Amino acid sequence: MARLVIVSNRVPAARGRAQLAGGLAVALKDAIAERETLWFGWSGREVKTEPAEKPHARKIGGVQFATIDLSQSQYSGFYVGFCNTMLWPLLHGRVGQAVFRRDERDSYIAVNAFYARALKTVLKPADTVWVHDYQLIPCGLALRDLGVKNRIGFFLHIPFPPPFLFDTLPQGEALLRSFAAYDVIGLQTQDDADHLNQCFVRAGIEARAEAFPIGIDPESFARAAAKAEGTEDQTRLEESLSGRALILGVDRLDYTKGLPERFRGFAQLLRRYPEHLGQVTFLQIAPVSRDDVAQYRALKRELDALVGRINGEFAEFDYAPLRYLNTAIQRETLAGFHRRAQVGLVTPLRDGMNLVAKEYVAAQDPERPGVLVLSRFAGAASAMTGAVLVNPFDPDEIADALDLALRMDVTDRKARWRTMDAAVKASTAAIWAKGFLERLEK
Ligand code: ADQ
Repeated sequence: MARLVIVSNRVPAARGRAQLAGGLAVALKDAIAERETLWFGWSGREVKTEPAEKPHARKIGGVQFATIDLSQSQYSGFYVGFCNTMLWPLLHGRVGQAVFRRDERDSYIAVNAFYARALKTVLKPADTVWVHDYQLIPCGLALRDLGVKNRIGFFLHIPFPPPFLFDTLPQGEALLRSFAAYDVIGLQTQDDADHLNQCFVRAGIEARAEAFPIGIDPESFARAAAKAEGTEDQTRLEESLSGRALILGVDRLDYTKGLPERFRGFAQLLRRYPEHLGQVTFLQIAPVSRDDVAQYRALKRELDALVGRINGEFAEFDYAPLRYLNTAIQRETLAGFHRRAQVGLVTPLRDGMNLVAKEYVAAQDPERPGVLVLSRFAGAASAMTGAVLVNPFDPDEIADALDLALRMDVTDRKARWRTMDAAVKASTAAIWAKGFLERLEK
């Protein structure tokens, strides 16, 4: 079997971590276990001088890593700038939040060419190369320009917008053309693939995107959730709830996740259905991400104020309806929290897939499962027919869905959960990776 070369901006071995952690590492676990793997990407370090083109090598858990540093100006132009202030909002359809700067676009192209040159120094002719996500769209073309003939695949983890929104990207056609360097182009959903294909057709580009929906490892998440019962954290949570129902939200602090709308939706529940007042607690776990981007700092300020207003309006001296944390929580603990929650509240304004929705389903107790309230704009929504689907832009619709979920009887909950559990098990991370690689190596 050919060696697998994974290329992603963040690598799980960055910044001296000794273990394979991070979403992509979990998703690629099986693929990595069964073949020789080299993982290439950014070291997580910013350096003051021009970074070296020769990658740092290290081996962790059977995987060979090759990482390169970025200069401070590359980091701010490429990563903070074009990736996270232009492409991230644009591809999520949030054109109003996107800021285009030509120098940052040029930095994006230049850094991708730099990645390609550094990667080429460690690449062997028979390697299968799999490039990940929006930071690295032009990397394949940059490799081809250096004469690389290997099989190269690309997977976009985030959505792709319809042509009329993509068109707002200045000189966007050049970015579209760079997709054509890949042998396989994967997107999360058929809608996303259709959007990109429409862009290809209009520009006369011969390339074809296909859907490869990503998933989780449901068995291991379910095991972690069951094992959490009786642990100290789980007991502390249980005692603090004093028998109240729990609504749980788990997201990176990101404006695509619909957090202000979700908080307003919860407030509307308490306002319009006062019978839930004092009977329900909403726990939102939202670790800060990308706080070097202005829009993310503004979102944090907005949420800080909103949480204060909602608790100020509805709290009693012995009860705060909304608990809000900016820290990351261990996967095992999180699994247990999901299992305890009567409602999993997942309301992104737009999301490639959304793995939290799948994790909530996997964590449930089959005998008394909770209800998933899910945005119709998450990639996960198309397969989750058992969820209560909402338009996340409408706090009243969220409130109605929460009321429905909190009142739902166990027969109904079981029936809905079974269809979702089957969907999560039918589309796992392992199936995703295998399907993509088989297609790429065919
Ligand atoms: P994300 O935008 O990060 O991923 P998501 O798919 O929900 O969103 O994955 C987040 C992961 O981080 C989950 O495994 C979750 O458990 C974990 N996580 C989130 N908050 C956490 C917390 N407070 N503590 C600990 N862990 C936490 C991007 C795209 C998605 C796409 C994935 C995978 O934006 O649309 O589904 O990649 O392709």
